[in-house]
Amino acid sequence: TQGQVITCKAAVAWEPNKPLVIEDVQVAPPQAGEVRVKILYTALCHTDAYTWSGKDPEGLFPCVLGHEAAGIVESVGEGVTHVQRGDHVIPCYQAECGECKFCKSGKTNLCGKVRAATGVGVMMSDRKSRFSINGKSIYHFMGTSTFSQYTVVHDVSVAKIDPVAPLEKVCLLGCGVPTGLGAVWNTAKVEPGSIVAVFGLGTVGLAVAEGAKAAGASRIIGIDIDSKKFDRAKNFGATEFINPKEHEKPIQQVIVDLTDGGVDYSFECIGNVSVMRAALECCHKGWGTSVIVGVAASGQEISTRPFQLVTGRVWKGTAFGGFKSRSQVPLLVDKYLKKEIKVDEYITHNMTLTDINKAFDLMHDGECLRVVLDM
Ligand code: NAD
Ligand code: AHE
Ligand code: ZN
Ligand code: ZN
Repeated sequence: TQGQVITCKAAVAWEPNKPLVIEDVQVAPPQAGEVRVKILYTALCHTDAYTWSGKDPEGLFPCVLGHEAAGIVESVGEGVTHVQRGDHVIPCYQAECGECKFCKSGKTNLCGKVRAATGVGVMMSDRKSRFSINGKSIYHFMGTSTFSQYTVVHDVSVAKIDPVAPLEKVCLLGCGVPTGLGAVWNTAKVEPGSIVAVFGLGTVGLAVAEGAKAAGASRIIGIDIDSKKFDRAKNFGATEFINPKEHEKPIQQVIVDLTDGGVDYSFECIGNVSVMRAALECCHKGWGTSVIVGVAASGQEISTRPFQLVTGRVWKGTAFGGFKSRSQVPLLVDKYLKKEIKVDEYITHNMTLTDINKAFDLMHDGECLRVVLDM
């Protein structure tokens, strides 16, 4: 197959909100600096649903969505040295080149090398897509497009992992779990004894709870409008629960009253701008830090009284939990293999690519965390 076009199955989003269609797509060989990956397992993340909905200003159609996956390198383009055919890999929507201004800053995990291309659904070298259907070009998504049996990614967007790791599990280390853990460990840097509030107890919020427990937080308050989420969240480290619907007072006031003035750290893991405000305002005066993790729709804006910041609260955000993808995803895989972090516990359903529309339906169900698709 090396050097040749591969025809395989992929789920194509032709238009916003219209059911995905399993199509035969042609996947071109990798060009210089690119890697073609046989995707074996992909999970679904709410960000895929967000872009599919048409609310993502970077959403382009038709496209192949998907960004939380694992697979095996099928072939590499010219000049690619850090991976070779047969390597087990996790595609990384957050690239890491190690050479750009961002990578060298020591201040961020964002990388500037290919972001301009991945934001517009093409590859960097020729600004073209490697996906087509009978000559019609189909856009890439987030530089990963994992809802395809084969995909082409930039070499800076692929992490080589221990081949011992079960790909049907560690595919989750491509997005949701690292995002939650890293929000706590890298972005907030939660210290032992801290009081933490987590808004939204989906995969990302549960990973925040897990990360906070590992960091030694003394109280981990889980907030969700669906009380069915609470029992499960205990297993991930949450110590107490609040359903905002059961209170008349604004949720920030409820939390401030419960915590002698507010929490040390809060995390918004929903993508709702009014909850982002509440998450900031439930922080303790003088030092409380709130981290935005959720992705909010185009046109949405956050607001609060500037006095909240003047009096010492800090508002931050995180992408992929601040992890440097190529260097740190393999370490997360190792941590999973040593049973230092959970992964299996976030997988509630297993299906196949052909059932992808049903899998998206499931994600709206409160019981569902991650659905893993066998390609
Ligand atoms: P999810 O839908 O599984 O979880 C969201 C949870 O929030 C659900 O349990 C829901 O019941 C709860 N909720 C909804 N409205 C609420 C409200 N008003 N108050 C309290 N709880 C409420 O989603 P997920 O997969 O865990 O992802 C969470 C968010 O994180 C999404 O917006 C996703 O796009 C984003 N995300 C961001 C990054 C990043 O790098 N920043 C990475 C992954 C995911
Ligand atoms: N295109 C969207 C932004 C989406 C967004 O914020 N993406 C997160 C990852 S979400 C993963 O589930 C991210 O890492 N952003 C940093 C980046 O470089 O995209 C929009 O709203 O414009
Ligand atoms: Zn995601
Ligand atoms: Zn870089």
